[in-house]
Amino acid sequence: LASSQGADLTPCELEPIHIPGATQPHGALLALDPESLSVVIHSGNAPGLLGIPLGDLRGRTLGQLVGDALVERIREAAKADDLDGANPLRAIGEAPGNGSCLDYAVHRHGGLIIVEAEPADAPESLPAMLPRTMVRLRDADSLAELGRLTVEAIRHLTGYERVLIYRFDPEWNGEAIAEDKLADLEPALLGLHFPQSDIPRQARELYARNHSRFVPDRDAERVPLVAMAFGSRGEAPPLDLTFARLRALSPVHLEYHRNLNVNGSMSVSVMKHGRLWGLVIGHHREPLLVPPGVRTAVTLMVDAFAMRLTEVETTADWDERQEHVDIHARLLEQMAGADDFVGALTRGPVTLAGLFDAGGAAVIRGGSVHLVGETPSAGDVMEMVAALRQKVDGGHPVATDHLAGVSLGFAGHSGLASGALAVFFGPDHRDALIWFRPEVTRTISWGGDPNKPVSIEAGGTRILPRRSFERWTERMRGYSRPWPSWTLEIAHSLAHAIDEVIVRHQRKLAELNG
Ligand code: BLA
Repeated sequence: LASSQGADLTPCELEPIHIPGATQPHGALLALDPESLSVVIHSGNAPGLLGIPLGDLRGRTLGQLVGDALVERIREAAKADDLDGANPLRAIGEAPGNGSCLDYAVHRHGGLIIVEAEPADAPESLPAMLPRTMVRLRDADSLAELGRLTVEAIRHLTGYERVLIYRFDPEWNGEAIAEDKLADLEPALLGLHFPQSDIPRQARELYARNHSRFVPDRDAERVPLVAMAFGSRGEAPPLDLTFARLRALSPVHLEYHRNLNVNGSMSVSVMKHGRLWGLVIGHHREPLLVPPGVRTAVTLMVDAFAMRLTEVETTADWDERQEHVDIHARLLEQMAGADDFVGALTRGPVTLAGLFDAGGAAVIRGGSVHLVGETPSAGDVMEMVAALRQKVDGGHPVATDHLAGVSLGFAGHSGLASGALAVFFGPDHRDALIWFRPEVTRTISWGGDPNKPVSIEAGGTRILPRRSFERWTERMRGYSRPWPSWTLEIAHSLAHAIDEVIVRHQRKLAELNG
């Protein structure tokens, strides 16, 4: 293997995973012309699964393949424009060809109607534990508890050896924040971080649209799609499988799972405010087929987790925020009783430095700096304010947990000021408040060296997933605790109050002079 350092990862993002030209073999796919409902493309295994002699598909009506009852439902749904890929039509029906009981999912995408059939679950398999689990999820009051209940329930339901919750950070790296696994399954992944390149951009975009993937058997031979009618160039146009549950996954990714010793797997999208927040991931060392009805129960549980997510995250934030809302109110009181707001903020019983657990803070007013608490020198503070001002328009608050990332020159102050929050006020936003937070030791455990997220085939140019997922600990220097969004909101509110004090003061002066 050649060195992977600095490897160009764009090839990973360019793989067109929505048009693999193949499906997984545990079901069959038919793509229909939406008008005539005649089969345009089918997976090579469709005749076998539907009980139709090979080569005999051509002369058949859709009713002969999937039964008239389903055809009628497809027609109605198509008329009502109700075949959304993210919310497909589901039905259980008997295949007329061989009488087998099939679970159908039907959706419309890319100008075609796509019918997917798989052997149905045993009829009594609607999970009895579902109602009790839902009540527990409803009552959970922290992210930790909600996550733990979710992974335990989904593992119990599906039988995966490991179920984990994977949360994306703003750079799209990920972290396993909850895990339930077989006791002797190694390694534990809880708390490990994974680089953004493990799940490339086009995959994340697809997962924000289609919310679940199940791979019963990593090594099962993929089934090529077969075109019934050919286009003008004599070849079938690629079939867009964005919403197909049978889509064959990227071979590069299957290689990744081989390196992780994972065979059967799933990933279900966790959406928050319309954005991909994370994934619930299932791992099994052997192949594992989760039947379609159980998969539906899994996606319901993940949706329940997602629906509670904002609430539990907000509650945790809220308690911390409340303490600082109170300090903010005290500062406003002090300003109201004083002629000089700078003194009220820097020399009262409560000072600016008490807000946000900052080690120190400063007021910059009319070109002079007023320090409070532990801060860099006045000159350095001016430079930091100027550098932060560059990062925003219109006097909006701005924060960083890594001042050295704004300018390398600030690295020397990281003991007192690894992070800073600034907000601007006064005429043309020339004046500012700034808070500092000291360095905190931050170590991140990665599932493999994040500087080498890939391996490169010896002699070749093919990029492959890394082989080693061994814990790799990174010590981050020059970082403070992060600034949650409520700190910016409170800072903004305080700056606004100061602007009002200034205006009131000027009016009073004008009255005295006039
Ligand atoms: C997709 N990568 C994925 C998926 C996961 C991961 C969960 C979603 C597909 C699925 O359901 O399995 C990554 N899986 C993880 C991680 C853990 C895990 C981090 O279990 C840890 C707990 N991947 C690479 C490199 C490339 C790459 C180098 O490491 C490209 C060269 C590609 N990953 C890649 C692609 C997909 C993917 C293309 C999309 C697969 C698809 O949906 O077709």
